[in-house]
Amino acid sequence: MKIGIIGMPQSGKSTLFRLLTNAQPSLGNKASIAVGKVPDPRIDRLSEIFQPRKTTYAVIDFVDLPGYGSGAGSKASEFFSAVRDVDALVLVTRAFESDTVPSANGIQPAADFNSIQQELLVADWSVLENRLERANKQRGKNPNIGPELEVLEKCKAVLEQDLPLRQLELDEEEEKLIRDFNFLTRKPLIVVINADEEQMRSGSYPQKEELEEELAQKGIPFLLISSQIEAEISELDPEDAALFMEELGISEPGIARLARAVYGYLGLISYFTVGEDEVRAWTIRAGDSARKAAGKIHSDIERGFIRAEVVSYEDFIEHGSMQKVKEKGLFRLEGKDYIVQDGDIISFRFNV
Ligand SMILES: Nc1nc2c(ncn2[C@@H]2O[C@H](COP(=O)(O)OP(=O)(O)OP(=O)(O)O)[C@@H](O)[C@H]2O)c(=O)[nH]1
Ligand SMILES: [Mg+2]
Repeated sequence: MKIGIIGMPQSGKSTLFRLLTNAQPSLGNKASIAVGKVPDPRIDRLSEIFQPRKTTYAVIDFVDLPGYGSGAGSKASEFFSAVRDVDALVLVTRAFESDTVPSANGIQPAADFNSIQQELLVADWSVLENRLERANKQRGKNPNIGPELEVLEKCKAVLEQDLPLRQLELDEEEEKLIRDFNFLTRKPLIVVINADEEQMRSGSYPQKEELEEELAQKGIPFLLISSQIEAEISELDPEDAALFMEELGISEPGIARLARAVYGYLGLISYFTVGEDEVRAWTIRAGDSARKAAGKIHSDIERGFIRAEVVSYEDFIEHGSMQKVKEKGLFRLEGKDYIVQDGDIISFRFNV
């Protein structure tokens, strides 16, 4: 899973990338990729209980993309091909005021959002036109082209209204037909409004109504985050960080919220394995079977799957030990078709 961070130049993309991944983005106009951990208080807790040698959180790959339209090197074609390559987008819009960080057209997050959205729509439109033209030429010669043309026409109707393709409902078959076109406005999108401390406290910022109305209308989730504050929090020791956050009225760093929002929005869930060696979160898709989930650990476990021994995180925490959980009959034996739930603690039985 690769998440691309996009936005206007100097909106705070690289700052966010650094916070999410602890990696340094490359300077200039090259895209950088790094792994970001998805903070999970459940893993913290399990780790406290089991005191394992190793604790492993779920991860997502983040890609810091050059600012759209920012000077030399970031040619539109390069920008778009980098964006095509990711599974979902985090779009950063600048709300923060600063005398030292220049802004081309003043602080106008709604206008910035709209102009990027517009660029993405235009890019999709040109892919669509190409495809339509090609498909139309093949009509009559290629009997399989009918269904594709139908979906493309549906896409066209949406783009003609200036709406993102995300808003188009397609069944699985239709989805397959257009998957390879990698439409940009069909990628899941989360907006981060990068605010300053003052704005975080007041909850208000320039063009707020306009932006939030637009996002609500299009069903795009958004988070108000101050990358500046997040950067400060990340440098404090845990106690001071907690005090600082309390003073700001936030219970958890925005970065943790963002990582989790992205994770959840992509339909990802975690199951856990626990033990003295390692407490670990494994990422699967909501709806995955026990057998498929086992394959995340090793293909041998998937192939030789016998059963899964499962207890939910909540049940485990409530009773405090595997022993108690077993006594209470909360330790379940599940077969290969069991649909794994978020937070299941699982031990797989298999033979090879
Ligand atoms: N005051 C203030 N400055 C910020 C904030 N977020 C980022 N900055 C500053 O704004 C400048 C640009 O931040 P970056 O994270 O590099 O922005 P970017 O979007 O990656 O910029 P480009 O890659 O050049 O498009 C840096 O000097 C940051 O320190 C913020 O919330 N408040
Ligand atoms: Mg940058």
